[in-house]
Amino acid sequence: MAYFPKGFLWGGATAANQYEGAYNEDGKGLSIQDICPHGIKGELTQEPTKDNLKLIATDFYHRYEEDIRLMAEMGFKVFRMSIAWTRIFPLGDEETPNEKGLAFYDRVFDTCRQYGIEPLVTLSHYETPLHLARTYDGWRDRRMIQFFERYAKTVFTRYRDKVKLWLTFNEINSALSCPFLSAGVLTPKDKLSEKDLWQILHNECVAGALAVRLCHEIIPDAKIGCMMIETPVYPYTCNPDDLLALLEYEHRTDTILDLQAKGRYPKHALRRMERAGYCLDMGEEDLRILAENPVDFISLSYYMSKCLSAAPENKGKTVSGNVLSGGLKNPYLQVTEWGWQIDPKGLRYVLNRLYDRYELPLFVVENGLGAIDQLVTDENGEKTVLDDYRIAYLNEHLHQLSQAIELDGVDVMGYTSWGCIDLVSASTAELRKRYGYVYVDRNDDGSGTLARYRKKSFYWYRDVIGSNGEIIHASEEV
Ligand code: BGP
Repeated sequence: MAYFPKGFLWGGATAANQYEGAYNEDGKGLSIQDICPHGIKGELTQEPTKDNLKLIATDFYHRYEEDIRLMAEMGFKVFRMSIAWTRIFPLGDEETPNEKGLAFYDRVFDTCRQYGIEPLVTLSHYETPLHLARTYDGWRDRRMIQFFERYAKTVFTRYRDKVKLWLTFNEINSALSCPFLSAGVLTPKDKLSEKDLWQILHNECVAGALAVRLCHEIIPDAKIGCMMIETPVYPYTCNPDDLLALLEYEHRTDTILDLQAKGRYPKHALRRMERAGYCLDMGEEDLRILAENPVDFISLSYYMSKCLSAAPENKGKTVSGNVLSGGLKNPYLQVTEWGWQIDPKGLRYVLNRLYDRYELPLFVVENGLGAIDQLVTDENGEKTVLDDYRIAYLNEHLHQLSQAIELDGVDVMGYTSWGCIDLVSASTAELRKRYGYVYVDRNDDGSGTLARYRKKSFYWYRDVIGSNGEIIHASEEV
């Protein structure tokens, strides 16, 4: 039996570009995802092409009522979703928003409220407007700050009575490794300097702090958090050089979180820039804006851990199949079909580490198992998926999360598992990599009816929420 506090926010998470489809309906502009059909390692296209599954995705745009009803059936308290910036400002730098885009999210939030589900809304989830990417090279240009501010102000004002939980940038720290996906930067990563990368992060963090300020001004009873991809790192061996490699890695991530949660650059970051001989381009007010507007809480995605080695022969090595994250194989851990190392205890560790450092409430807003599901017909003639592997994965992670709360005293606000209804994957842009409690009939070749089917995990998660997590247990307790 596990412990979760009263009022714990149970739910699921999605992102507009992977879920909504309707990529050019009702005045929506193109985002970088519309020309990125094959994920982070694939080639970009000039125009949207038919093989891009995200153009239709799993059609939340037309099926939101059915989907929110399914979420309500599972007992969701909260639904994490993102607003597509290009539905509100199709180009990104214009002054007047697109009313039809705003009206769509009114309908979605009203439906959530009708079912007693609190929306948790990400302002920017991997879908910079394409025009901003092409004209400004995305977040390399500090003019992005004012465009983002206008967008944030527009949606805070419009939805002030409907949305009380907000997130700024999805996995903001991924801009260091994937500047295109994360920050809309079209210049290839190998052409970007260290300064360029930190400039991108600086611009985004200042924009994030301005969003925090606006949110507090416009919706005083709202809470707004940042969102980090958290991947705990182990030294590959007990060689002290591996420990120093880990320290270097953690310093980089800590810098990004310090900017958002403490509102300042840590000393090691300032020293690193000094040693490298560059200064970031900053506006006069930037440091004050950062200092005055730290986030209310820290949210994170958690999927895997990795091992780091300082040895030159290990440089660039990664676990087979993992296109997202470098790092060597941990002999103590299993991997998913996509080479992601399954490490539930790593979740307890990162929650502790974050809470020790920042003492802010935490929110796990992504976690889950991407797997190939088999649709079968059960004894009642209903189509379903017998996804015991997913239940086992989620149970283990939730058990470790409850240990962090119960044994270590970490303050965790809630848990939204990733891709609660099947959607297109981010890193490889596939549909066969599924995370959901609900199966959506759509395949990698684009075929399928888009019909929804409840998986075995659907009923399991309903019972988890219904018992406020009491049915979660350590695997040895089975
Ligand atoms: C995170 C992203 C999500 C999501 C998830 C799973 O990095 O925030 O958008 O998709 O990872 O990754 P994938 O879809 O590649 O399996």
